[in-house]
Amino acid sequence: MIVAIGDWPNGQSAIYPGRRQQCLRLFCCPVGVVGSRVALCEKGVTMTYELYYWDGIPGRGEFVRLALEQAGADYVDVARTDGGMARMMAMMKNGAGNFTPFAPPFLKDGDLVVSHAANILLYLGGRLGLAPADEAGRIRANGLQLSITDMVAEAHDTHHPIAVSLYYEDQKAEALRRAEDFRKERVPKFLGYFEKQLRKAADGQIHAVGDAVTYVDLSLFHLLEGLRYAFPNAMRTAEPDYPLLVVLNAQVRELPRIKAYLASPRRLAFNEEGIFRYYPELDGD
Ligand SMILES: N[C@@H](CCC(=O)N[C@@H](CS)C(=O)NCC(=O)O)C(=O)O
Repeated sequence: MIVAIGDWPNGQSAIYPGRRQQCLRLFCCPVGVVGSRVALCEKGVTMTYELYYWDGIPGRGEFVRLALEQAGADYVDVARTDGGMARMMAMMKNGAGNFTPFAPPFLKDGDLVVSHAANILLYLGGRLGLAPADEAGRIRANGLQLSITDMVAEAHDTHHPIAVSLYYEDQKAEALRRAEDFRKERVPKFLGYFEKQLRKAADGQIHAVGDAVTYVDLSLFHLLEGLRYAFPNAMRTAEPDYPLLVVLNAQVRELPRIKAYLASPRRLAFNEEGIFRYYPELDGD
């Protein structure tokens, strides 16, 4: 049997606390292994993932960060390092190898640059043990992540309904209308959809896909956190309709690595520069 790293059963992720351990596990593995990652591992070399995302906000980078943190992966948050912002801008301007990302977040893994949060998670999911082992499960996970992407974009558009290039204050009247529709129509539609996807697995835990923690669970955690920050009143009223999402959120918060991450300086607080912004007037009565 030939198994690529990405094909490791999701349930084994607990024994992959980081990439070095992942390599060791592969050395011990009795089956053959293919893939460029393995070539690196066989040479005893480990690569550090480079995450590129704006400093100062959790933003869309947070969906990727949570996966890297939960896996205990070696990664560097490049824009938060000395000179990192300039490196990120240069990659968007001049390209990175044979690919130029349009916008952050993007991930560099060796020579490969992967852009878009959902695409990065699709790439990382199997490698980090945070996606189902089977293709059908992975495609379902990606579909859910793309719906999360859609909802995130709509949450952003509540404060920027007309133009990204304009200040919030310049589009406040439209923002009030957009936010009201978001709270009343879109939140129930999206969250109702996600609620229906959740199941109690054999381990007694709630999961979006399969029977173990995936990047979708982590992203749903962050989505709810963001909505709670931006729309505290509306979410207080809405949350009883989504009991499984609420339980999943609490479950993810208690995962030992996520718990440690949330308490660390690596975790950035929500603020009014990001996607999820708290403007009391957009939160309704
Ligand atoms: N579809 C992309 C969206 C990326 C995106 O919009 N990034 C924002 C920051 S969160 C950005 O810098 N956009 C620059 C622009 O749109 O000009 C994803 O989900 O990652």
